Amino acid sequence: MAKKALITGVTGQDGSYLSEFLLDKGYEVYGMIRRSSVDYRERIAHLEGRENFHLRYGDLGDSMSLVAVIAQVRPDEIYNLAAQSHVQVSFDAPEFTADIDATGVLRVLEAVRNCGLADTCRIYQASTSELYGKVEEVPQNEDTPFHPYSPYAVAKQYGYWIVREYREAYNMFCCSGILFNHESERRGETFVTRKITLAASRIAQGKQDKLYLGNLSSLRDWGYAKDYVECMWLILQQDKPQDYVIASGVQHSVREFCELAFHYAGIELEFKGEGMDEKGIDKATGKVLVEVSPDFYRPTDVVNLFGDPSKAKRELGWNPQSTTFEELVKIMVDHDMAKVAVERAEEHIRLNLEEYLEKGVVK
Ligand code: G4F
Repeated sequence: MAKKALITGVTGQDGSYLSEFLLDKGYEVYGMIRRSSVDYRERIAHLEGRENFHLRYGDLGDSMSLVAVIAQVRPDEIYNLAAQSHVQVSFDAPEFTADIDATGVLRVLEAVRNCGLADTCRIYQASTSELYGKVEEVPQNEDTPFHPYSPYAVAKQYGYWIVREYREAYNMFCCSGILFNHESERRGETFVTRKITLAASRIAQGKQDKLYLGNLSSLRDWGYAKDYVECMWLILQQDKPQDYVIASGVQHSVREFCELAFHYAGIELEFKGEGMDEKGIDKATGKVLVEVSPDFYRPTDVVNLFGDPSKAKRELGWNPQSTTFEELVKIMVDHDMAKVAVERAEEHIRLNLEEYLEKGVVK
């Protein structure tokens, strides 16, 4: 019989890649989605209708819906990827963030126990490098002390500890993957990488004048999300439940990401000035294309994330460099250059059609 996996957060970047990965492995995949009148299923549209891919309504904020879905599906594995995942947003919506990212994890664990699946169902919890926050050592590994530095990270820390607690108290097979930043062409458009690759593509094609960013010196360990979902699965296939750091082991600044993204979009940028006065200038034309705005600064910002994936390499046999930083940026820019080109073509067709309609050429 095919294994059954339930994925919360299936409509997100990681949920869509994980669904594809598990379907390829022969799993029966159940994705949990929230009821909404807005269509947010773009990333899984290509999977809907596939024989082994099913959607169920449920919400991390609603225990009854979780119990209902888990009781009906009786999954062998749960991947809890659903979250309010934007760090900056967590400063504006701290209570909602705590409800979903902290209590939501507890609700999943309790639902599994209430459905009598504590001994059979393995649970993966999407944890985060944001737990290291105001970092106490560089690079960070599984033993580095946590210092969460945003409402998001504080909520995620509860999620991490409640998973450990259920592992120790009830002997459940539940684990956290402490994932460092992982990006892709499916990344949400308000996260810094995608914001940059889209803007570079629009600026290169004359559809945007300037890009406004926050802290350009912030350092991140960026990897390719498609590679990271394999680790989520590997973590649940081990003999013993354990937590793992998943990272590329390479660090770059937001500024460096920006320079490379613009380079792949055909623009050589050079940064001049400091702090709020720093600007990214097109070397060829002298035009200012990137500026700093206080709107994108956070009350407390995490500025030095750098993961040590040695344990994942050793124990999971995972290669953190199967997609390099340069390849990641190129994948994202190539995708967004094509996306913007299609949007321009559509706009061109629409304008022509409007003109023809106006002139009565077509009716
Ligand atoms: O892309 P970001 O918004 O990602 P952040 O805050 O690192 O969080 C992401 O990765 C975590 C894993 O470590 C996840 F847990 C979390 O759910 C999320 O997926 O920001 C990255 C850095 C920050 O230091 C931010 O201050 O980029 C800096 N930044 C500079 N300008 C900006 C901007 N971030 C955003 N979103 N927008 C800007 O204009």
